[in-house]
Amino acid sequence: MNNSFKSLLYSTDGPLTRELLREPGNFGLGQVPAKAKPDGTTDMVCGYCSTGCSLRIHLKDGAATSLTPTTDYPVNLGMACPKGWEALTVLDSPDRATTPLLRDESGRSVPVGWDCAMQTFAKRFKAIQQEHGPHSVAFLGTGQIATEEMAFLGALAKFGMGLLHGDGNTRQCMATSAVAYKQAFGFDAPPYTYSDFEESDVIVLIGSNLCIAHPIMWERVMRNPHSPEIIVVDPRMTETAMNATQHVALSPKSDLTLLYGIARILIENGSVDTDYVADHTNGFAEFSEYLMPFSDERVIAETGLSRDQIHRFAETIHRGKRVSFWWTMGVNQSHQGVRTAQAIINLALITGNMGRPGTGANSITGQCNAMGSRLFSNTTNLLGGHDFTNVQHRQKIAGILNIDPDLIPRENSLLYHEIMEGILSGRIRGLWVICTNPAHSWINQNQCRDILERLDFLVVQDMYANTETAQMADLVLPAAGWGEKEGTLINSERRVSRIKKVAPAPGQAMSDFSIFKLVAHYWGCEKLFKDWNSPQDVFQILKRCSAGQPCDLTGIDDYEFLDSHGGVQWPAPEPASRGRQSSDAPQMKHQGTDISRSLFSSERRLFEDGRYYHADGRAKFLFEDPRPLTERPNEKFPFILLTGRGTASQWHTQTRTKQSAVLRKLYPADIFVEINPADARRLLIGPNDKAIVESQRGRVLAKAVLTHAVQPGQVFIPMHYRTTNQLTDAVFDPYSGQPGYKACAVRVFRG
Ligand SMILES: Nc1nc2c(c(=O)[nH]1)N[C@H]1C(S)=C(S)[C@@H](COP(=O)(O)OP(=O)(O)OC[C@H]3O[C@@H](n4cnc5c(=O)[nH]c(N)nc54)[C@H](O)[C@@H]3O)O[C@H]1N2
Ligand SMILES: Nc1nc2c(c(=O)[nH]1)N[C@H]1C(S)=C(S)[C@@H](COP(=O)(O)OP(=O)(O)OC[C@H]3O[C@@H](n4cnc5c(=O)[nH]c(N)nc54)[C@H](O)[C@@H]3O)O[C@H]1N2
Ligand code: SF4
Ligand SMILES: [Mo]
Repeated sequence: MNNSFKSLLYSTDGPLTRELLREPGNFGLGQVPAKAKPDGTTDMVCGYCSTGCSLRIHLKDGAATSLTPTTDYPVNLGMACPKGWEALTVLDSPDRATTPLLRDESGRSVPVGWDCAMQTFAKRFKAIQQEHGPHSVAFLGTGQIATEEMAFLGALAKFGMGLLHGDGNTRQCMATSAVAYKQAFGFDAPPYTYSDFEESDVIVLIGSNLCIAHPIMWERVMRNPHSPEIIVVDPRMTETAMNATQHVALSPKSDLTLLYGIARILIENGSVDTDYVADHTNGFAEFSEYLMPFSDERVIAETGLSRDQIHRFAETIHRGKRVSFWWTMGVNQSHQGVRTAQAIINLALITGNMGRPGTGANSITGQCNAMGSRLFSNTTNLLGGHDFTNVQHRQKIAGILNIDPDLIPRENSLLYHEIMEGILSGRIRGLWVICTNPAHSWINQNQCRDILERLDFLVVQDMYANTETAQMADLVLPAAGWGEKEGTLINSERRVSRIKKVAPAPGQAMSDFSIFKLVAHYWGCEKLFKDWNSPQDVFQILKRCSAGQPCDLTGIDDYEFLDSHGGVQWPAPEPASRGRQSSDAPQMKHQGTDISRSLFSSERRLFEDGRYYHADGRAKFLFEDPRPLTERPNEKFPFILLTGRGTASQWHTQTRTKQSAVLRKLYPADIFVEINPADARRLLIGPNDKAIVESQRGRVLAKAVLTHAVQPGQVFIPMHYRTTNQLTDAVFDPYSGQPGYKACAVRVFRG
């Protein structure tokens, strides 16, 4: 038994916990310290962004002493960004939650043992359910814990605790891409592999600041030997745009009009790959007819671009042999994100830039396990990309889990913002927040905090006790973090890889996995999870859930298999069916990729055979009229506020990155606002002056940074600072429910 478990054993206070802890094979099982290779190291993936770099951890007596990027891993090829280099440092901090904390009657948070915490958790949530119905308690999860953990959470909450509503921070981030792919391709399937960055002759980045947000993917672009044309579509002159060959600085949220205009020009210029369109798509005739009104004049008027810029963009795509299209939050976080993402997909389809090296309609994910959350968190879909509303799917999953199919909800959950509205209307009264910090990151923060304050009982499960949301909680559950637990993550290119336990968790903190096991016990539903004893066990269960799906993992034997293959991209069907793939075409898992040739190759892309996941094997063109900005600049609030990532050294709400002295040196400590010098002059704001930025919802004091990176009439504030989201406007894409963080109206004046 390792030290952290031992200390936990002696510091808990109830008979039930003691019993659980004693029982071998129960608590903490599977949280086995990593085994060192003969050279004293072990490899695991980074727990920040979705790139999924492998880090080589140097161990002494089973505990990490330092790390270096893994040199022979297909993702990062020996590179890491500052967050990766500093990943171990942030674990050791006085801010860590080391015991459960319960708010007492006087409103103070006091340390309690696990037994008390768990008894209170079950008692309070059950009381709410008794009074207001089973669905009056909800949860909010994350894209930053292991797949096995998020699946456990989703199964425990929905099948064990009787909840219906649970969503995650991936709604803030990837919901748009998930819906766009599902509608266009028939499954949520980002098609690319990172070598596509190196094999393109034209790389189009739309609403993505790759340099800052995915620095190692950007390194892959820099390794491209074909002197690629790099087109960056972003209202701001970002670090990425500075390194582009074309910066298309359009007006915020005019992407849809631009992309339709480009499609119209491509069609008129004869750039359509007619064979590809005829063989592999549906709806082209309607799409091309729809595009006719997107004249140059209209595009110029709505995007603020010149005719030359637009035609050069289209001409570059036309001339490219291998064009890849990539998008991130500039597209997803929009009131019309899904249709914008699909407008990108449409460009790849009409030009036949799919399924070949260096091509694709490629959504870059954000968090280290966004892809795990999209397919295995049991929130938006039933484990393994199944459908809650489909009776066969419910029966299949119930059979695999050996549970009564009636335990599986027949309806979908409310979306994140609907859960917030549910709290506001009093329908939802209890909330369990796991590994996310909505009091900082959710849109329209003042309203968000007001909503969270209305809850009868708020539980926050986090590594740190002082996050903005933890400070509001009635009960804080101390969680182990990356490096202190094991499991798997799925990166942006669908690669499943391991994280490992290389450090003890502090105090009584336990892995999320163990906390879920404990909750199941105290809730009285542990029988349902009697086989869920370790992350390895759950991985085997999830493999069975994925069988026959596009995200089939059945060919991955176990964790060691992942180690020895440098991670494995899905689909990875089991060996027996690998050989049968061409004759068994109807099997979904076989569509798109030549598995027999390439299961063990280190880079694989989807749709090489042009077969998509819709029943007829074809991709769909989807399109809809662009809608104006939801909050247009006006006399009172004349500027558009953009938000996003600030530096490669800051992560989201900064709970982790602010713990590293090295990272702290690499970013501005205090909130700042980027203002165009022409605007600043007019407003009599000088460099480094205090500026007040105000929207209809809040007011923020920030240091003025004068820069031509932002266009006149626009300002930019990074999302990492506590107050940024006081300004943002709670608008959502109608299909994905993703918040439109990237544009709202503000005024700016000297502070
Ligand atoms: N260092 C660091 N890296 C990260 C993260 C982090 O917090 N820190 N977070 C990770 C996560 S979860 C995510 S989701 C990704 C996000 O990665 P990105 O999406 O690349 O990052 P953002 O800065 O949020 O947004 C990208 C760009 O969208 C632009 N934009 C704003 N409005 C529009 C518009 O209307 N049209 C277009 N075309 N562009 C627009 C912004 O100016 C911004 O430069 O980063 C991941 N990587
Ligand atoms: N204005 C604006 N707002 C935005 C965005 C934007 O571009 N602009 N981007 C949005 C996007 S894309 C995203 S993804 C969200 C991110 O928003 P959040 O998810 O709220 O941000 P994080 O800081 O990553 O929060 C993760 C929390 O989990 C904790 N944690 C870390 N590891 C573990 C673990 O293993 N277990 C547990 N239990 N806890 C752990 C961390 O301490 C932290 O408190 O922000 C969104 N908000
Ligand atoms: S690029 Fe992403 S995965 Fe790679 S080291 Fe940096 S944060 Fe970690
Ligand atoms: Mo994200």
